[in-house]
Amino acid sequence: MKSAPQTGVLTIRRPDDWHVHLRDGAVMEGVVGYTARQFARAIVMPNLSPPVTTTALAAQYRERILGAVPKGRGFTPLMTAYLTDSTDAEDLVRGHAEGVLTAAKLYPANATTNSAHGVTDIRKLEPIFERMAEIGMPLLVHGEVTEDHIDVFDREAEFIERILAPLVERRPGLKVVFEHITTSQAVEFVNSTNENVAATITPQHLHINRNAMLVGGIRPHAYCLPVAKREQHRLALRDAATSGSAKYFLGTDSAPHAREDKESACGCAGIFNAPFAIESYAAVFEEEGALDKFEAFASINGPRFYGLPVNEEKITLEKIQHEVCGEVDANGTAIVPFHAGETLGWRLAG
Ligand code: OTD
Ligand code: ZN
Ligand code: ZN
Repeated sequence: MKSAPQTGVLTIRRPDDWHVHLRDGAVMEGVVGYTARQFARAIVMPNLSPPVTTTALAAQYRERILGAVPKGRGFTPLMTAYLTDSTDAEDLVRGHAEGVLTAAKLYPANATTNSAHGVTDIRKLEPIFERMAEIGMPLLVHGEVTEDHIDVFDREAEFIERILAPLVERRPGLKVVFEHITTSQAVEFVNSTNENVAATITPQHLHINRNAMLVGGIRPHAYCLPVAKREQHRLALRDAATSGSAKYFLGTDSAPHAREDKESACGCAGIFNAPFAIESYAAVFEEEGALDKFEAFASINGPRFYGLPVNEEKITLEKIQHEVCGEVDANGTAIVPFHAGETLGWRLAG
């Protein structure tokens, strides 16, 4: 651990969340306020059931989200389309031109929650990638292979070797966000590529390794996909996030599930970090002695990569210890937040 800052406040441009799951219906109405309280914009993932696969579905989903944003919060959801084997390239292009779709999301089939419709053979999407590269529409990638025989801890590294590196090689002009990276191999890969390849990093992968999930009892609230890896990987992610490199930016991957769906014989994957996401990241940057790099990671690198303006508004974090509650009531659904019962050292003012 390096030294703590001298001052008690931290002011940065309002951040954006470049990867969030807001769900739909009552739960969405219960969780969207947490994201909107901190972030000006968020890339909303399309893995609803059924998934958001077209411009029309994304436009409707956006309206439902906007209808649930608490009054007075200027929050902009940035929509994504879920790629399938039968995605219509022209619909994507139109959706992007109309300002409905910001990006398209690649889920290898069955890689994570509600991804059964994902892509079975990435080669089938080549015409789509070509069009996306032409119009500058980013491809957001869940980077894990899904074959049964591949160990769950190796799935990201295998994906890089077999799928992502060849894709980037074939299409150097395509903007690619390698989402929620969890390994040192991912960091090495992203560092080695051109400026069209970037990555999001979640708070949980900066805070926990796989021991947090498995030592002293199985802890379902520390389980998400891609699963947390060994300590050496967590340290590589911390180095990347705090390095000052423009290739890394904030993406919480907040993924709410009802308490009972996680505390189960077959618990769902996903960590609900939206309530204190910015505070959680701030703790990491402080511990690494890198608060001077915090604003770039949280508020500048993301919009620069996406070709969007940075936010002019500011937020302030205060150095106040506060305990995170054990449970959140999301409009009738009980959800356990990340850091439940722990003390965080920064708190968003206002
Ligand atoms: N990971 N859970 C979910 C999505 C993410 O891969 C992801 O982006 C979810 O519940 O939607 C999770 O563990
Ligand atoms: Zn994912
Ligand atoms: Zn996600």
